[in-house]
Amino acid sequence: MPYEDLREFLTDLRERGQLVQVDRSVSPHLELSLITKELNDRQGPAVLFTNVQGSPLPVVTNLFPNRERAAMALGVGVDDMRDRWIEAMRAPLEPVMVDRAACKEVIRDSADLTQIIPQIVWHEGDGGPYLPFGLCICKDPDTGRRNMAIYRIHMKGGNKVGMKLQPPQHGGVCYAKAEARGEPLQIAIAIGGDPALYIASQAVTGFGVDELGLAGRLRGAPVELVKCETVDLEVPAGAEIVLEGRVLPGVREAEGPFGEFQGYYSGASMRQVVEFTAITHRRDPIYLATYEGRPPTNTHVLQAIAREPRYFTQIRDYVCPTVKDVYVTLGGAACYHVWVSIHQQAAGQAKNVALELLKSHLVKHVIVVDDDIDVRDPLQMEWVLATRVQADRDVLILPGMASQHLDPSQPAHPSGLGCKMAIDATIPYGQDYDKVEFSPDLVERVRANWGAYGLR
Ligand SMILES: Cc1cc2nc3c(=O)[nH]c(=O)nc-3n(C[C@H](O)[C@H](O)[C@H](O)COP(=O)(O)O)c2cc1C
Ligand SMILES: [Mn+2]
Repeated sequence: MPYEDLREFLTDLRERGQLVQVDRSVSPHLELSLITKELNDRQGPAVLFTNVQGSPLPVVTNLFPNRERAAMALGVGVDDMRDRWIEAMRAPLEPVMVDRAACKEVIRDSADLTQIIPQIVWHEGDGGPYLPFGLCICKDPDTGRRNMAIYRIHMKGGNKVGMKLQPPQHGGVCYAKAEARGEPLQIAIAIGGDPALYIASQAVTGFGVDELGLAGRLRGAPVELVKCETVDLEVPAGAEIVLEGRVLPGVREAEGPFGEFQGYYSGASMRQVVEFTAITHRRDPIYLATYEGRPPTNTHVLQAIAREPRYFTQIRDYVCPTVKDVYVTLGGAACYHVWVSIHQQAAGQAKNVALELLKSHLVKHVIVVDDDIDVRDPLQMEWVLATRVQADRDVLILPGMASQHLDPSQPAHPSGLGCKMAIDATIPYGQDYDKVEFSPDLVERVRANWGAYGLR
């Protein structure tokens, strides 16, 4: 059964010993952030802060410290997550509309964020308090197709915030279309709700695909939506809090700096401004937030599990039907590094596989290995880099490619122009290396006898 909302998930986490409660008074200025980061680094429990200074609401963080927790949110095993995602991309399940919704229990008379949203500062160099974990819903002004993604929000006091809405990010595309007409872009920010919504929000899809449909198939039941009060949008009925507003056309103000997902600060820039027009919430809302910054974080877990199925199908359908596994690493910020294992069918195929991935501006380094190697095991990866690679033959260097612009090592950072690399760490097609290993029969027999040897 899918989770109805955040609360059901929290109850389940608590029963499994995976939710801790901190009742001691905690500062929203860096202290809550650092506790969250420590728990994240330890792959520890989710945490409910009941006493955040100056905050009227309890705060929950560290929902997704690892793949296991994300799999639990979808009710699948870790190894089944990829197939669930592939199914969701193949056959989204449309949301359904409802009239009554928990997220409307309270309709506030003021859209002043500071009265309700905890003003949490996450990093010492940030330009102010940030709202990091809101599901931003908007529509393509041309087609009316919905989009849902997470874009960070710089809270600037009152009902005004800064956002970074930049194509090819879909919110940025929608905004550019609205602004070209001289119109504001209507948006709604839903906080909390079924954790599957957060997983779906990180989908790698073409423009025009509604992530709420993906969420439906991921969770195994359509998402229930309710109409907003002041904008022509629909939001998840089970959300804890909903902010409604407009991104203003032709207006830019300083946003940032912010400690980014790749582990470095991005500076302040002139970016979009949102004015909120309404806030609705549950009677006793819980504020869901997350630590962002140097990997690995919850953000990277959500992104890695969303990107792997997309890359897997891309390789399987266009380059190598015998691809075995695709691993988006957390250390690579769930973006720059992809390790792939394949069963080769032709000479040079590994390099084509790498190029299929490197065409994404996000992917910087790809390593392709044979299918006897577990790409999720760093020791095995090092072994093949050491023993199956001749750099002059196997390394492709691709300078001057459109790249993820927050990579600080780019020569003209932040130009977005960067150098990419593919490493073909497969054994050349048609050759074999004389590997030292025991025959599978023998391994099986010895393992079956383990207890009989008196070993544990
Ligand atoms: C906690 C969190 C914060 C994020 N903040 C941003 C952000 O500020 N800007 C951005 O472009 N993407 C951000 N992302 C990544 C996007 O949500 C993600 O790439 C999404 O799939 C984009 O969807 P879209 O293609 O519909 O724009 C964030 C992701 C997470 C998990
Ligand atoms: Mn999208």
